[in-house]
Amino acid sequence: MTTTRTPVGIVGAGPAGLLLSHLLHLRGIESVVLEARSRDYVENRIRAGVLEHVVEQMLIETGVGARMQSDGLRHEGVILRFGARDHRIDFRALTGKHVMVYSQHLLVRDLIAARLTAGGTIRFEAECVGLHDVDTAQPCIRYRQGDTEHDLVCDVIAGCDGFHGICRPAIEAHLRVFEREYPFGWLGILADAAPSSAELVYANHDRGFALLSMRSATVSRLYLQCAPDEDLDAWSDDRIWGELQTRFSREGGFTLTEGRITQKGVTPMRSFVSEPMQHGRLFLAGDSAHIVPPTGAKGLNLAAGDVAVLARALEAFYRHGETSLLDGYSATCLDRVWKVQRFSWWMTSMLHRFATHSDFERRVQLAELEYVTSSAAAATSLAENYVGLPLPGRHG
Ligand code: RFL
Ligand code: PHB
Repeated sequence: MTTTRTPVGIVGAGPAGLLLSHLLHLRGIESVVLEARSRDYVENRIRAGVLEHVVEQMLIETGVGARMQSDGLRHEGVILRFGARDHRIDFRALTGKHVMVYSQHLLVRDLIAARLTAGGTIRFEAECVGLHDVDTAQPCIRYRQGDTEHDLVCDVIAGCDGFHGICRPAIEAHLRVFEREYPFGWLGILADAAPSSAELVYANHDRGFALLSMRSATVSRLYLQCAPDEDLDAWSDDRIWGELQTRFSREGGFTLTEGRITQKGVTPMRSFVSEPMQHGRLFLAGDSAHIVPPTGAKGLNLAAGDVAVLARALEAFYRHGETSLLDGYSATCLDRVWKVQRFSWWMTSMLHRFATHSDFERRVQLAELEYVTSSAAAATSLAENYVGLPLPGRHG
């Protein structure tokens, strides 16, 4: 057993933990990131793909946006497809903003490279097994590397260890949880196929929702609504393509370009918020504090928003001994978190097929889609949420 010290101990090297470590470094605050998995694993974990405008700006301003700017795809709108017709939501016309399609695992690679180049410490294959003394000024993270246990004593712990991590459970007794599970999941694939649309297509079809997204000019990312516990073995590549072709069909014809499927997975869908997002000297950020269904493309973006707030609060703490921003961390984040929860729940409700829906509810759902795509007010509401609500303390 060894004991070391750091000002800020960060559990998890996902987007939240890595970005926090980077933002703290720019403010002259040292941190240590502890990650259970290997570097190779986190750098190749396929997840999100859409960055909000504010997050894109934050990455550029903090010096980690170069590859995103050269390789990311700037999208100025999305297509909603229903009743076999396309309806475009024009982000640029409605909000003056756009989103950036850029893989989460590339962002993770960019952040790891930036931290290591700057001399930062990320300990991979270091699994945190317990938190101690979070109610004191010297909280401690116990972690295991190989067969050896270590203690990392900190001023503050950032719990950036995702939904299945150990930080939120460590303060469970002090939290209230708000949760909703959806009666469906997404079957997602990555395919060596040129994207069949220049913009993302969110399709509402009688057989269920489907989403066409992309990672590059040669790689498509596609999803289809399925059972939450869908058996992947029941889905041959042919069956997946057949179902996608059906759900993306459009009046006048639409050809979905097929290709070799390189990755398949099923994601269950849930909405989840833990309140508050802090206790003592432990601060939760990203998926450890909240989960959104992926329909609004918000999970990664919310994680970035949380750590921007936390970095600012820690700066006030270390520079001026000022604790009011840290004390207000949870309230500041939750205000935006709940608005984003609302948007993600609403997009999910509007776009998926619910087995329990009556014919009446199905008609109301289609009327909502018609309304959102024909009213400038309603389309602007969707667009301003999709490109991203302002971050607290930041304009534009
Ligand atoms: P992460 O990425 O889960 O990182 C947590 C890290 O903590 C590590 N860890 C531990 N380390 C040490 N000790 C322990 N005991 C530990 N326990 C866990 C884990 O190994 C991991 O490295 O959480 P973070 O940083 O909060 O980031 C959140 C995002 O990853 C997540 O919200 C998004 O991927 C969600 N999401 C999307 N978000 C978007 O903004 N836009 C999208 O387009 C989008 N699409 C998606 C998504 C998530 C998906 N899945 C698979 C859940 C599409 C999908 C299919
Ligand atoms: C993705 O490209 O992975 C993606 C895009 C939009 C979403 C969810 C996921 O709403």
